[in-house]
Amino acid sequence: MATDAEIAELARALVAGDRSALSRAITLIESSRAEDNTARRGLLALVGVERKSFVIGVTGTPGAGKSTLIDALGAEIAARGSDAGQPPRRVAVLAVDPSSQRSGGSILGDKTRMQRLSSTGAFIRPSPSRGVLGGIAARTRETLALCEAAGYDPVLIETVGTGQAEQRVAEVADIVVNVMLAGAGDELQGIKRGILEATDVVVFNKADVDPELAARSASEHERALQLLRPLDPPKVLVLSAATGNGVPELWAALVERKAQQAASGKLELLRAEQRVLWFRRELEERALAAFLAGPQVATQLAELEAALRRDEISPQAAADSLVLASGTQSRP
Ligand SMILES: Nc1nc2c(ncn2[C@@H]2O[C@H](COP(=O)(O)OP(=O)(O)OP(=O)(O)O)[C@@H](O)[C@H]2O)c(=O)[nH]1
Ligand SMILES: [Mg+2]
Repeated sequence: MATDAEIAELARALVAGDRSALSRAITLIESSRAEDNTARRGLLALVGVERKSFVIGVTGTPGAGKSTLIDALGAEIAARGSDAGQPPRRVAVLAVDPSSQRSGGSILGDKTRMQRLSSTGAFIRPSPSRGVLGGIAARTRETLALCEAAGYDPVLIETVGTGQAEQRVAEVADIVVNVMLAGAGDELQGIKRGILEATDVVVFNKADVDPELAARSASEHERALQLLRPLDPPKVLVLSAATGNGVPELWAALVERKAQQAASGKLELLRAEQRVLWFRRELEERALAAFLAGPQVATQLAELEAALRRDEISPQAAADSLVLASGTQSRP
């Protein structure tokens, strides 16, 4: 457990741009130990949670090339900042790691897949998704706040596209990019809820493999999306993350889209809604934790779950019984 003075020093170093302080701060944020909660909240209060960086969510089916694209895009962005005679932009990448549910090895995979970006001094951090629905780690939002406080802009968030992931990443990102593959089951059935509701830019990757197929898929999608989302159709692009073809155009499209959203007031509305969602999720988490910390609740919970497995009680009756026992609801 960290003292107040240690937390204050950590916050100071982080805001001053110290990378190792940022890493340590994220580790604290990701801690699931209840005794770290005070330190975690204290740290966030000190560094602030003001949204200021451009946050881009990158989602898509496994193997579509999200990590490779983030590497290429991040390197492009870093290079541009220095082109204009300015200090290089400091890019951060948060990769929500699905490996805990799969093979267990993709952290190393992502790091080796982001070689170009690593050499620009970008901050790359895989985080465990801990089985949270949608693949967005429980603490992605807070980790993002730390990266912003440390001066990283933009922040790219990779998450595996599992249908709901697009929606969950849209809870934190300004813009969501969906990486698709032509002729890989990502055809029209790929136009699912996620793309319909939460995607801003669709990219057909690996165009180097079959440029004609990629172009055809892209124009089919473009037409379909214009019909399905006539007011605000997502932009559709073709590119190759591996060769870098089309990557500068993607960055230009992202910048343009964000500028439009800022000008129309949509960006502020989106961020306002995200603050409310953050509050609700925080409240859910704390309410549940407070409930579970009640006297006898843990023991009774285990007993009730055992009884449920033996089919001796209904789920509703079990919940009634625990709520009554916890004293959060008085007897009728
Ligand atoms: N030919 C070609 N291969 C690519 C391209 N982009 C990515 N790949 C390859 O596709 C494979 C998967 O790429 P990743 O970037 O790891 O894909 P991902 O979407 O991040 O995968 P997960 O994180 O496992 O869901 C790797 O072998 C890449 O080298 C591309 O533009 N062209
Ligand atoms: Mg990846």
